[in-house]
Amino acid sequence: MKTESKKSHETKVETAPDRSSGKKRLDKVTLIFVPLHLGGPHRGVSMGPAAMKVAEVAEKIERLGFTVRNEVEVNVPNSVCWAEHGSAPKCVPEITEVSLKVAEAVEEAMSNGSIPITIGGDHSLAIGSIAGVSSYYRKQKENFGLVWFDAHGDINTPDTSSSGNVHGMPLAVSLGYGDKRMVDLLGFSPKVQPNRSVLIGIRDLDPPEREMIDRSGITPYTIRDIDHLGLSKVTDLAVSSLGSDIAGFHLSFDIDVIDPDVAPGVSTAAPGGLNYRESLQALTLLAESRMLRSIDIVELNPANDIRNKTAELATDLILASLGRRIL
Ligand SMILES: [Mn+2]
Repeated sequence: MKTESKKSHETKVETAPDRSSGKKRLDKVTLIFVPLHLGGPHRGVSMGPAAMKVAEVAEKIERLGFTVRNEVEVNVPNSVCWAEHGSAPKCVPEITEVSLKVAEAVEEAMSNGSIPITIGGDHSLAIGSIAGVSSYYRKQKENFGLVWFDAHGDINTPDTSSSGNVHGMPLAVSLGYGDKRMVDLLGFSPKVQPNRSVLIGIRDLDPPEREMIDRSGITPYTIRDIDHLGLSKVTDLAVSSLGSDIAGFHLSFDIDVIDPDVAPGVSTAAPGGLNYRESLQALTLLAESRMLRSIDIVELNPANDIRNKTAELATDLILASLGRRIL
């Protein structure tokens, strides 16, 4: 016998405002695999897409009821520019070339009514994905927001970076700061407005990045804010602070925002990160806002992983952001 459904102990849960009224739920996904390692000195990050396939990311998304309409493999030059010494930005021509391909794939997916999920690879790929999202909304004459989860600021410029690693610069580039070749990708800049951008989970900043966050005008939520308010509250505040004039938002999720005990398979682990449950809950809340339109999941480094558990977690994070429910 089937049990009656259990409405009696339902509690009222505060969620982010639903501004999606009238919008059709998207049921198609495009997976864009970008084995990009040129943004930093961690070559293992190029194995991220392979590990996500081992974790059966496409199959699990389909089991959730989505059609995976396309799997795009972006070709990455096999350069060793990332190993050069000095503080000049490294591999810029190569990363720009990859960014263009990523931007095209992301925009094409969105134009076809599908949700692009770009799987890295290091975080410099967000230069391309956000350019693609921005180009899409620009043609629609609509605004969009940016929700960026990261342990780090990723808001360095060639002037502030001591390493020259471009994976520490993609947020700055998207806001219009940094190397012109990347900033001017697709011929316009900035890609996203600071008053529609939030950065969540930061706990390991280079000193000049503090100034950049302040100067740029984005809304930061540090790990201290999360300890104080809880990640659910912070996520709701973050979605609200994107503004009421957006048609959707892009999620750029760096797996290193999660605690290394839970997610060891990253390039630049920072202790004191998000736990398993609160991470899934945050992405569930983003899904429930019905405004999440495009996703990056980056910095998975299988060379540092244990039995592929970080790739499994990354897959669960994607499923949560697509609205997987418990009941
Ligand atoms: Mn990052």
